[in-house]
Amino acid sequence: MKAPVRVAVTGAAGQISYSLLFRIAAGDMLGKDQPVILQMLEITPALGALQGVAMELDDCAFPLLAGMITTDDPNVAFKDADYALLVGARPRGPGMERKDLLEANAAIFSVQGKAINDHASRDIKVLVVGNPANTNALIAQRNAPDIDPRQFTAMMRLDHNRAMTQVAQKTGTSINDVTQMTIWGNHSSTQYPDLHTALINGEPAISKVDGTWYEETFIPEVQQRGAAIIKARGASSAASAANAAIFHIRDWALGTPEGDWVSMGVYSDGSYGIEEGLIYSFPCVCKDGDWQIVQGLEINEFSSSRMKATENELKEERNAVKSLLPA
Ligand code: NAX
Repeated sequence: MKAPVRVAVTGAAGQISYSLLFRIAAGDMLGKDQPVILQMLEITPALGALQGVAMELDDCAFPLLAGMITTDDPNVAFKDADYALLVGARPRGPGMERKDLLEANAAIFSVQGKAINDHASRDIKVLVVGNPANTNALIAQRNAPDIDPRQFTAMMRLDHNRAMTQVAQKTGTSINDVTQMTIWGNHSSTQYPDLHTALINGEPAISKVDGTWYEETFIPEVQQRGAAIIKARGASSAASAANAAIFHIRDWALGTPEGDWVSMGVYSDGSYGIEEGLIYSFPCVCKDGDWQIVQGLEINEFSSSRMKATENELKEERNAVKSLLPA
């Protein structure tokens, strides 16, 4: 059996974590031969509920669960962490403007970025789930100057998975027939799900659907799927979000299948003309615990304008918290 790795999870008493923690402990994320120590962070008022979650984890008798820490101190939660899933965030309250929300989260993610910088493993892999995920990831990254910015990512995998299912259902194929899906940009309603890159059984997906469905149904449905889940369920996506987080880290750590790629919010190196330093969703291939942006995809005018629009939103978000970012 391998030596255990340390996985920090924030917002650990929340609804996403209630699904996520149990799957990590079951080996769904890092493999059935990889023991894990869960380092769970919550705000002080939620520590009681977190204790209940820890009791349930105990009661599962997971063979791979090598230890647990529950805490309200980020310095403890991120100590020697090999992976960090930043799920906890401040939700939008009544009367809260977008800028207030960005600032409230900037306060949380700057503290967590610093704690990661000071205490985590130098090889840590960070996934930000809590919204606004891309800008929260940017804030955490900018507060961790001693860690390579490539180690901070934002979750786009739920959007990616949603897009795969929508096109498989529309074309009467299976999810296993769909490859090379791409979501560009921000995890928000400006995201651009791009069918031009996707394949169905090796053939261009765009040739299997009509243009009107693509533009007027597929794109808005993927963009608005989160709101549709809230309307139907009376609560935001939880199990599917946890599943996406598992898939994101699994593929980053263990690699993407040959010939395929995934969408990840990653540090832009200027690829496809996207401003360097933004955390923007690109198609990525993962190998040996590292990711690379897929290069050389053909971008038509339709795609280009949508990629720019979602980039502009990310710039606006970054500018709204600029005063809180270290130089
Ligand atoms: P919940 O409100 O159920 O849980 C959040 C938990 O975070 C709470 O228990 C809260 O006490 C805790 N928390 C708040 N501030 C904290 C801090 N500073 N340190 C540690 N813990 C803290 O929300 P849940 O449904 O679990 O969603 C969590 C986040 O995921 C939200 O921001 C949500 O918007 C975001 N999502 C992101 C998705 C994505 O694709 N990137 C999809 C699903 C989800 O909407």
